Amino acid sequence: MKITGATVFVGGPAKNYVTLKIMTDQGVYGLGDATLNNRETLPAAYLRDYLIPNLIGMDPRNSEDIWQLFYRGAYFRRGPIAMAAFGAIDMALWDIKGKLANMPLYQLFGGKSREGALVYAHATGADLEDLIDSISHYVEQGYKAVRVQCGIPGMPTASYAVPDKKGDVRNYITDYSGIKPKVEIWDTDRYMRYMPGALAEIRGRFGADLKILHDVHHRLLPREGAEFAKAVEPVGLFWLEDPTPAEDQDALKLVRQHSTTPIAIGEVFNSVWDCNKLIENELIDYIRLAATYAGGITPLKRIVDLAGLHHVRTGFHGAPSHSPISMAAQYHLNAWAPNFGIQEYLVLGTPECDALFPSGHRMENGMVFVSDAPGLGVDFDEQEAARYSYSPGSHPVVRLLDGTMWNY
Ligand code: CS2
Ligand code: MG
Repeated sequence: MKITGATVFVGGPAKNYVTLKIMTDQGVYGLGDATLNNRETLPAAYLRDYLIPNLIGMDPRNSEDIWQLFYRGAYFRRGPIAMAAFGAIDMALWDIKGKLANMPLYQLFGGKSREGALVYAHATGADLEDLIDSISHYVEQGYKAVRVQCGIPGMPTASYAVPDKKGDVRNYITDYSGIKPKVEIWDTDRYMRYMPGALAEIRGRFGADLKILHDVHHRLLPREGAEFAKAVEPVGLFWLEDPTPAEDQDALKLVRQHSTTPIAIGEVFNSVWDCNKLIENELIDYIRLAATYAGGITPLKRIVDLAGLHHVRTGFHGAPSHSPISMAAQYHLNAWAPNFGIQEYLVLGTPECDALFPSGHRMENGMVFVSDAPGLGVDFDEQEAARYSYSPGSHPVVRLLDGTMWNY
């Protein structure tokens, strides 16, 4: 069996999804997602210029050897661009494998450990009152777990993932449009003084059963992260995400020594070498890589197994930047993983996105139910795709009150 061709498409409804389609001489094709938010043309170029020309003629069933070839063969290894590009190939090869076996991917991993997998939605508000409305909306929709972010009184601009103005915040998505980044101003002192009380108020309002998550987006120093994690202990968070900069694995030692608040990290990691110490030293509770940036299903499944040895559960990234293809890869891992924790969920649900990526994966009562279709269980409608094209964007940047650059 041979790979006969592969194409890359960049575009989508309000997002520049990078979609890879690998064709074979037996008519079976596989799909992969290489979307790297706001740098989408780079994995697309890596695929078109280097990886696809090497893929032609290879046996698509040898997904392990192909992954090793691209990883070891690159010499300058890792990094989000390369790993997103390998990730798309790896997903597409698993998709082909599942279709050849006539089995959904979770069966190839070891079958189902659960029927529905818990997901969390994003609630946000310019202030606490709006955030509480937003949480109520998701709770009414049946969500059992909600990430909560709100504006901080006196902060010169909105804080992370929070709208500038009061209003309808049910489907709020950060505006990344335009190549010149928007500048946000961050004030650690105000955040540290306000947010623990706001989280306590949310707990008081919604009761003990709601799973409450909060994302610091790497903005605190290790000592501040430890102070914050300790201050929010009475709230009983499901997790505190990215309290400290993710590139420093040692930073979480201090947080761990001072608090029992569960810690989640990893959406910006690209390999096991970014999180091996965190997992082996049991400094975290949830690992958050995405199938795309981790380099696909093959390496992510190994990370899940390592995490399982150390009581670390999964909480895969599911920001709207991931297409339903990599989300499907994660749904299959979620169905199987004995150490599944939770799945972030935002992608599906718009009619345009469903038309571009038809699939049988279902969301019901705050749980995702994986499709039984062979392979990834998601398709790509090329006629629909013709409606979209690439439009450049950028993440906002963050400065402190005195102008110093900080972490977005
Ligand atoms: C976030 C992301 O989902 C999350 O937890 O931290 O939305 C992140 O800001 C984006 O993926 C950046 O592209
Ligand atoms: Mg995050």
